[in-house]
Amino acid sequence: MEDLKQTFLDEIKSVEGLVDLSNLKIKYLGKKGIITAQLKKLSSIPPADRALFGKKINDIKQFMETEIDVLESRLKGEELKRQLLSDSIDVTLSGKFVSFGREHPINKTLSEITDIFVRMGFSVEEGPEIELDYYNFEALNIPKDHPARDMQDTFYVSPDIVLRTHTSPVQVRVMEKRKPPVRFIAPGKVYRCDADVTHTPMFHQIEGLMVDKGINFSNLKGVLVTFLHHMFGPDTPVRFRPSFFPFTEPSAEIDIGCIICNSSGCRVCKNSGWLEILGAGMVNPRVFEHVGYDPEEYSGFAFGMGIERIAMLKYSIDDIRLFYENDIRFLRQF
Ligand code: 2NM
Repeated sequence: MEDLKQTFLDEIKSVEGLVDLSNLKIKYLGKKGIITAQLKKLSSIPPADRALFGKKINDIKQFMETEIDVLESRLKGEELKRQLLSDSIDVTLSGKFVSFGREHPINKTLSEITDIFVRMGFSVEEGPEIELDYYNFEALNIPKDHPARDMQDTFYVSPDIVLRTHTSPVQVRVMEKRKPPVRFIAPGKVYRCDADVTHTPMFHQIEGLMVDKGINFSNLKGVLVTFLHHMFGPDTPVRFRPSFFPFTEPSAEIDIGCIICNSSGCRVCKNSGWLEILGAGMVNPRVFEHVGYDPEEYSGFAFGMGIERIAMLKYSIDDIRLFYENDIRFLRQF
C-alpha cells in the first residue's frame, strides 16, 4: 500500500497538464483502475483482515481523490489565467481608422446665407425640382420665344414639364397659396443644359421674395446690402447696375468689390474690381396678376443668387466640378 501511494505521488509530480491528470485519474480510479481492482479483491480477503484492508484501500483512495482534485483546480486556474491573458485587449494598439465625412461646402454656404435671411425675418420654402412649364416660365412672364425656353438651355421631361431652371416657381406656388405680407427665401437645386469649368447641369440657387403694401426699391437695397455685409464683411463695397429680367421691373444686378484682389483687378473679376453676386428687382405686375395679387395694392422685390458661385469666390475654388467629385481631401479643406 505504501509503495502504491509513493508511486502515485511520483507520477502526480510529473503531471504537466489536465490531459496528463485525467489519464492518471483513469489509471488509478477508473473502472479498470488500480484502486478499483484492489476494491474488487475485497471479497476474496479473509474476513479477519477484510476490515483493515478495506479501510487502508479507502484511505488511499480518498487521499488520491483529494490530491487529484487539488491539482485539477490548480491546473484549471492556470489554464483560465492563460486564456484571459491571451484574450485580453491591448489598449496600446493603434485603433481601426474610421473615415469621417464633412459638411459639403455648398451646404455650408447655403446654411450661412439662410441664417442671415432668417435673422431678417425670412422663412424658408421649398418646391418640386420637376416643374410645370407654367410655374417655371409662363407665370414668371417668360415669353414663348425667350432663349431660356430653348431645348438647348432647359431639360424637358415632356412638352409642358421641365427640370426647374431657377427656384422662382417656388415663389409663384407660395404666392398662389398665401396672401401678402410674404417674406421668404427658396433654396434648392436647379438644372440647366450647360457644362464647363464654371457651369454644371445641376447647381444650387437661393431666391427670395418680399411682398406687402408699400414695399419699394429702398427696401430691396436695405435687405440686400445688409445681407452682403453680413456675408462678405461690413466694409465690402456694393454696386447696383440696371439690368433686365422678364419677372422684375425695374431689374438690377448687384456687384461686390472683388474679394480675391481687394478690387485692384485680377483674373476672377476680369480686371474690373467687381464681382457679380445677385440679380434682383421689383416684381413685375404681370407675375402678381398670375398669382391673384392686385398690383395696385401690393408691391414687392425678389432676388436670386447661385450658391456655387458664392462658394467658389468665398473659398477661392477655380473649378466647379470639384464640388461634385466627393473627394474627402477637397471637402476637408472648408
Ligand atoms: C432673380 C433675379 C430677379 C425672382 C423673381 C421672382 C418672382 F417669382 F417673385 F417673380 N422670384 N425670383 C428673381 C428676380 C430672381 O434671380 C437672379
